[in-house]
Amino acid sequence: MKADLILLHAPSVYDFRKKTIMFGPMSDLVPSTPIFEMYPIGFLTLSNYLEKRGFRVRIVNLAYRMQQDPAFDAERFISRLKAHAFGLDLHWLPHCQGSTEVAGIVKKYHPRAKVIFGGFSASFFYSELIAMDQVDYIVRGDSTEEPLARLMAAITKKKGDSKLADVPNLVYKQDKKVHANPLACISTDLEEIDFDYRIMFRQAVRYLDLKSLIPFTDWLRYPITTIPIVRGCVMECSGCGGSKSAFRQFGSRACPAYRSPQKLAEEIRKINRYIQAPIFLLGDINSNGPDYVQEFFDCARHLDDRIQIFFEFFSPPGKKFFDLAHKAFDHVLYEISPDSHQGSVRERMGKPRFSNEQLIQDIQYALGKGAVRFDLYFMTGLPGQDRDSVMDTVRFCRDLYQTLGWDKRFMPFISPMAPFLDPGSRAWANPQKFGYSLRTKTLAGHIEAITQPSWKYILNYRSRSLPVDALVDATYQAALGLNRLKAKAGAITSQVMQQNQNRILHAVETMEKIDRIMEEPDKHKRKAQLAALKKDTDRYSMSTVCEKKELEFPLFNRSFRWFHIIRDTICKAG
Ligand code: B12
Ligand code: SF4
Repeated sequence: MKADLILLHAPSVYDFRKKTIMFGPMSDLVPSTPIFEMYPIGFLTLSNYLEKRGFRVRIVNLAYRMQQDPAFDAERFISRLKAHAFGLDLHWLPHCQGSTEVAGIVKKYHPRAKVIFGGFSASFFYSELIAMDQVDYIVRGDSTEEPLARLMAAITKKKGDSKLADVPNLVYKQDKKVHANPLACISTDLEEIDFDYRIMFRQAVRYLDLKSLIPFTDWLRYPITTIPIVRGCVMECSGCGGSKSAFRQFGSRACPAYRSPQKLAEEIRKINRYIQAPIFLLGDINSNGPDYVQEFFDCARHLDDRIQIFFEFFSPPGKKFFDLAHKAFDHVLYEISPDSHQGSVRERMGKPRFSNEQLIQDIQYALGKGAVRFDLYFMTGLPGQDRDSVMDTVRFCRDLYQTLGWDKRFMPFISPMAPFLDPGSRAWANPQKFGYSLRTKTLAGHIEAITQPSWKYILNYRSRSLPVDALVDATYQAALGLNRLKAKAGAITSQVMQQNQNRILHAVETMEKIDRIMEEPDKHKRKAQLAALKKDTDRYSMSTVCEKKELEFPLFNRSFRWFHIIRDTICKAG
């Protein structure tokens, strides 16, 4: 069946199955594999919004299909797709090569179909992106539902006469000129969108293709779902392309838009009706003030208290929050990303101000209240952070474990700021101030960077306080340290600890081998030697700094409620 729009998610590097790339730990702390096969949550809101307005939308996770089946012929698959338009996300900059390559293939087989780009990075690099032959349109900003609906009306001529010049946020080419319409559509309350996961099941039936909808590898085993509570952010973390000033720059957003607490609770209820698995509330609910938090928990009172829920915080929220959460839910996992244990590093980054004592007190209190787990996320490559500081983070976690009586519900993680320091961040705008130099600032430069043979060569920045070899080494050493601590606490088994350690040591070895190969002056020899390492680079780019499963909610329950799904969604699919 022909769709009006196919939303296509590409792997970060299109030919990842052929190229030798040691992506390293860059995706270790997210559910995806190193090709970042998870599509933006926006694919759901865009699908829901357009379907409600009479357009047929289909999500195709090409990255997942390619990752999951080595024999999957992506080009043939694309050639057989049928749609008036193809929407590609260039949300995360690491997809710069994959998305633009896939767009080229779409154009090759469907020259009359329109190619639309959207996402944070597409918005940021819009002038460079629109210059590419394979790109027809870019819809800028973080509120693209309505502009995309209007663009689709213009493309399909379904809804009367819609002119490109009238579509807000749109960038297009006409008469060999680029036109960038004003960023006039910016949602202030997110009322018009919904995170209704039923759309996935409807599409699966309509296009007889469940595989292409899978959000990431292993999702059917661990069907975690997410609901962002906000678009925008109140914070200004130095390397973040989703900070307050970054949003202003790429999306003209002056302040964050929060989802109403009622809607949040309702969406949690709906998801739980169909998929019984952990739900992650993305964004810090406390960042909208105590009344918002109270209102959310008032609404959450009516939810099934067996729901498994993740809350993330930008800073320790204080005891009251844990009291409220404990009252509403039986199974809660909390996480904070202090990034560094060192106050001066946090301060230089512009992280929220809090002391380690506050952090520790909150962790103790939350665990005392029966939290399922408390996770801390740390990073390497931060402003002013040196090797000692990274290794001190491990010592800080050891002391914290000691304070907590080696409670295995405490889980620390560490990973590098990789592959890129985000476009639009304060450090991107002013690298010197934050102790960095940037190796490239263009889209083309990043397309080249992401295909380099190891993450050391991919990184788009260099830190004055932690030169790149020291950054690589400190990251792996700190990971080894945390790995041992977690085993000591019983948070992972000694077998998992041993496996992690072996992978890390092999990863270090593989990085060294690549460095030696890079010294080979003969291009052809270099290529052949890299090709011989392909198996190792693939193997040691997955679950290196930790085992992927360590990130998961220690599950109590996970199941699809097929009866409800079939009755409420599939029977109504058209
Ligand atoms: C939630 C979140 C995640 C979730 C993703 C959930 C999901 N499936 O979307 C998780 C934790 C998994 C994640 C992972 C990563 N993230 Co993240 N993430 C965020 C966060 C905190 C919020 C994003 C959000 O609210 N999205 C909701 C809205 C705004 O986006 P959306 O609905 O998906 O998409 C809208 C538009 O972007 C656009 N759009 C998107 N695609 C398309 C396609 C078309 C055709 C059109 C028209 C429009 C369009 O329309 C949508 C609706 O209007 C932001 C920071 C922030 N404050 O924004 C970082 C952020 C987006 N992430 C970032 C990064 C770097 C990553 C990782 C690469 C990190 C890593 N190395 O592991 C991975 C990539 C994972 C992958 N793809 O596999 C950077 C991106 C910077 C950049 N420009 O590249 C950000 C800005 C900040 C940060 N450093 O964390 N992330
Ligand atoms: S890293 Fe900082 S600025 Fe970026 S989304 Fe998180 S809290 Fe906001």
